[in-house]
Amino acid sequence: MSAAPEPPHDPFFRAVTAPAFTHELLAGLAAGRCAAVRVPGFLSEERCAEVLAALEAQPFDSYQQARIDPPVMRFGVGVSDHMADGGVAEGYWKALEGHHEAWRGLGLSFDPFRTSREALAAAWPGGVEVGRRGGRAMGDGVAREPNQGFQVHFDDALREYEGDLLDVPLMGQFAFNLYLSVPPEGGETVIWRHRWQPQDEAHRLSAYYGYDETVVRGAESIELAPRVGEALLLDPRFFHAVRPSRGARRIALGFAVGVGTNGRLLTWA
Ligand SMILES: O=C(O)CCC(=O)C(=O)O
Ligand SMILES: [Fe+2]
Repeated sequence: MSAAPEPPHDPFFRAVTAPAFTHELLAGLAAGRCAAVRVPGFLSEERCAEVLAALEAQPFDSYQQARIDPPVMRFGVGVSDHMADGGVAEGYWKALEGHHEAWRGLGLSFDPFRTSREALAAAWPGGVEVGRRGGRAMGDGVAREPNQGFQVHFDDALREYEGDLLDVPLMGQFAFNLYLSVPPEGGETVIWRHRWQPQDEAHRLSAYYGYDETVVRGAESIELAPRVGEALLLDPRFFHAVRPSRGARRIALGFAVGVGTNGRLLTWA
């Protein structure tokens, strides 16, 4: 059997590496001129080590196992665990109180989610804020640990929620990741040049999340091996996955970013 031919390359399907996020890069990501932007050294080694040491001393919860398989561990509250009838369950807001308490309890010398938002704000004229729903601030971010990987999936608040998730409608979406601990082997983020189409549902693994990898067969892909301190913004409407890790924990801070119709970047988790 001969290997499948390489798909032809789309020059806009690429990951751009830059010393910092810029307006041009974020606008290009929103417009589709690239699929991802990587900023190595986004957070200093010292700051990464500080957050990682604090997190390593804490127990992580698992995302609702019925929804996420293989299990993904996390520290902090994410809205994906609290979806109900196309909306957000009341329990999310209650859980967020514990979330803020838990993060405050780490006693960090800085707030890594705020620092990340500020770096994005420096690249976006309209500024950045935590998104609101019904006037209430959404979660600011989570630490995620997908040691056994994330199945092939896409993230799109327009399709996951009925109407608008946030009070401000979104014109574009990014996923933000900041890597604190990466394995020596595995743990790559893979992005495929494939967006959801109705026939993809035949490849769905569960009602909540995950598709069989046959869903992206033949599509061009990018594989990114994360580095400690690197920030990655990706277009989450491209199917993507995280490969299983070997040899060390894979811990990243993450939140979703929307481009609001008010010209601001709005984050949530
Ligand atoms: O951990 C990663 O590299 C990507 C995780 C992911 O699925 C996302 O950010 O939407
Ligand atoms: Fe994702």
